[in-house]
Amino acid sequence: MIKLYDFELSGSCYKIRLFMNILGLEYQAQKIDFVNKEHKTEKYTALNPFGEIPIFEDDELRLRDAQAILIYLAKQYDSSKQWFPDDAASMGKIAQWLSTGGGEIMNAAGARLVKILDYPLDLGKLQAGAHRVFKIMDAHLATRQWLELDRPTIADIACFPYTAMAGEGGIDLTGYPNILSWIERVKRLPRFIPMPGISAPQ
Ligand SMILES: N[C@@H](CCC(=O)N[C@@H](CS)C(=O)NCC(=O)O)C(=O)O
Repeated sequence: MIKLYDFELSGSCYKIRLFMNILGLEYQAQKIDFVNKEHKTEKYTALNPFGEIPIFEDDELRLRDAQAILIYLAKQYDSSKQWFPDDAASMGKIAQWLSTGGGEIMNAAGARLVKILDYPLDLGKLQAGAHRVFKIMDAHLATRQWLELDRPTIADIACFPYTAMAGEGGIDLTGYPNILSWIERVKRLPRFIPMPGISAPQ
């Protein structure tokens, strides 16, 4: 049985909820009281010493990090191999964006934490970091519909939530028209689900 340690407002947890819904997987959600830092208590640092969510379990397997979990889900449950194919070139191309989704785009996640949960972080630095990566992403998306392989992959899932919610961190996406089109494209994926801050497609 799959279990996700989850917080509704977490874009990182949403990556996993979204992909599991797309794959049609059933799972049990264990809600974490993120606002009161339950994920930092001993009970949860025993599961993930980094003190972060998502945490994911599938029977005896336990994983941390949304990107690692996306890889596992694709390899274990997507028999079509559409979302993370086996060939080395495709894996490398997708991995670039998994890294970006868990790396540079997290500047936008940090900015959002400052704005909505009063995290004591440097908002200006986070916003500038987010703009740096969005400029690169927008140029990349000028000639393609999806981040890699001309079809949706886990690269798109990993980069989507905190890009789509950038506005909640005070990051204006209007200067990035290719990103805005890509966001709408992701929202039209079969079995897409919204979350607070990411609306269903219009
Ligand atoms: N590398 C992890 C980072 C996940 C992450 O930053 N999670 C946030 C919630 S969205 C968290 O648990 N932060 C700990 C905290 O702010 O206390 C991933 O991509 O899954």
